[in-house]
Amino acid sequence: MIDCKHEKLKAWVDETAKICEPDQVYWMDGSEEERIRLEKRAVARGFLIPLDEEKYPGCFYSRSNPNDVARTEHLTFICTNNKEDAGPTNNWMSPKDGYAKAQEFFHQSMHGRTMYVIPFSMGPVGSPFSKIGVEITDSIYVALNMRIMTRVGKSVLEKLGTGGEFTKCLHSRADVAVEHRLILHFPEDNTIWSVGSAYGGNALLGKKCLALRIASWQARKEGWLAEHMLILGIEKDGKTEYVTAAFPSACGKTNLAMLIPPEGLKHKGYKIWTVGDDIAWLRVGPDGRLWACNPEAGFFGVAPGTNSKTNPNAIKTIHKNTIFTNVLLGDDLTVWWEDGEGAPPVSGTNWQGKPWKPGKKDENGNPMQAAHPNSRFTAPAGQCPTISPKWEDPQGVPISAIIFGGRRQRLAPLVLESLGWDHGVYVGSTVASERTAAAVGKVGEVRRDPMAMLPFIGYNVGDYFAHWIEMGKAIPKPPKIFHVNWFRKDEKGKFLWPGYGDNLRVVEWILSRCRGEGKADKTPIGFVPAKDALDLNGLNLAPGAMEKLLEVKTEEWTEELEGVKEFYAKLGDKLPEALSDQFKALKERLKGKVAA
Ligand code: O2Y
Ligand code: MN
Repeated sequence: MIDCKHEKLKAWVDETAKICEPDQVYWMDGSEEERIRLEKRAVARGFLIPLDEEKYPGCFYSRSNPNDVARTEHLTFICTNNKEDAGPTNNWMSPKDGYAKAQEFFHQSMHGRTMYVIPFSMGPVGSPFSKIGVEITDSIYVALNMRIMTRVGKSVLEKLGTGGEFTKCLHSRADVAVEHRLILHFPEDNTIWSVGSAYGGNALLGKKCLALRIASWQARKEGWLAEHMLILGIEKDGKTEYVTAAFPSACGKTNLAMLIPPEGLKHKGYKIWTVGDDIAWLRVGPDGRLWACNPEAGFFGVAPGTNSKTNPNAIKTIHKNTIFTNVLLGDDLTVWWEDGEGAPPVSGTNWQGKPWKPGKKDENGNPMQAAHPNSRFTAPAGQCPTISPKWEDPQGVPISAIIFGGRRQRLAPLVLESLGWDHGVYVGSTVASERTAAAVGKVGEVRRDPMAMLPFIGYNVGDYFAHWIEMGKAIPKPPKIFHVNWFRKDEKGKFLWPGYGDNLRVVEWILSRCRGEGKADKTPIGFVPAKDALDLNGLNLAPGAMEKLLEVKTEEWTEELEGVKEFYAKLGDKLPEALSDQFKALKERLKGKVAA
């Protein structure tokens, strides 16, 4: 039995038990013995299915309710006393209404269930970057996933001591009905309430809810940044440089974080190190540089499309101790997904629990999906073959470049270097991308996704931009800011850039620019690589492809300004002057009135 000496925490647990009325309350200690016990219980109750022990040691299969397969942004709210503090990009509810509405759904929601109390740390326990949360949940699936994605148990409670600060994270799957689903953030109370979903970002409250929405609010108050960014180390000649990169959900962050150098660059002896694949917390270090830490301890990666061509390191990471959710379960107790590894099993059960065979059609005559497009693997980060020796360094890693990116078929060049911090913030604030399957909504639709944080900024987007501008003043040696687009297509709709490992060619140029090397041409929108500045050794691009990839079309960018204007107009007087100045300056440069 775990001993909690934190009276406020104990009182909150008691109070919650009175509302949810579980059969029993269990405090997680984080031990190995506990993991085995909980896995057995989850299997006995039908929440997990053990996979073939030889092929997938320590791995389990899980299926969520078919109505509960992605984050539900329309049911996600920021609950602040003042509506303006949530801003125009968030759904808002008053804290009073939020608590009252959700309390109805939490009432008696844990009858017949165990209430798990999970003390967890985002970031290595005791690091100056780290924050502590306690998640209360009635989902054993959530409890087991939290053990992989965060550091849980006794050591966290010890760190919390008798009166330490923590985020109160209350979760119940309740009846997993969309009508009873709410994901509520109360940043003024350091509290999250999530009910009616048991999937991913809606339910693993350390991830998007704490490490981005609540943390971004805290970061603004405390002078740091909580961002939707991977962290990557690039080692050459014994020296490692680090970059962070922000892309909208399911745009290949995990692939970039685990990149393998392409054949043509092998002779340069690069080693790539994965520090994080989704979230970065950034603080100014004693040396005046920006330092980053990955607050998570695992990967919750998209399965479809992951194979040993696209991401061999992910495939090696997930061969043991991994939970697979909403993929295909083979009758031979293996897992498979579209664009996955090797041949599919001869027969199995798909993500909806329906019998599946290769080539099987659904009721409309379309190929029956094996895995849901947003199906996931949850795997310990430490299992990644490229995991950085510094990934748990309490001081984090120093950042040379911040890279923003979006999925755009046209407009944005392969890579662009901003003209300075404020222009970089402008570039980040205007990121737009075609929507993917990671959230409910129309796939393919272009939406603005500032800093790839649109669904995750826990406060007013205008204040968030202002905070970025202020951070630029607070970092004596700021990283350079870039924008990349791996997804540009030709007139026939074919991708112009191969992506994956070849993205190192772009990162190589970015790092050379950070060192004051690397040749570039100045355009109205920023610097692009000079002809021949990217190392294309061993890459057979179609003739003219590189020119198309780097082309900056003034008319298209002028048209883009209209979209930016419309988006900025939503911010009203919260739009920082520095950004409206950047907008005006870009407009003038595009007119050719000032020298690019
Ligand atoms: O809740 C989900 O569907 C997963 S969302 C997710 C998971 C891992 C990393 N990023 C994301 C995201 O939506 O950005
Ligand atoms: Mn993400």
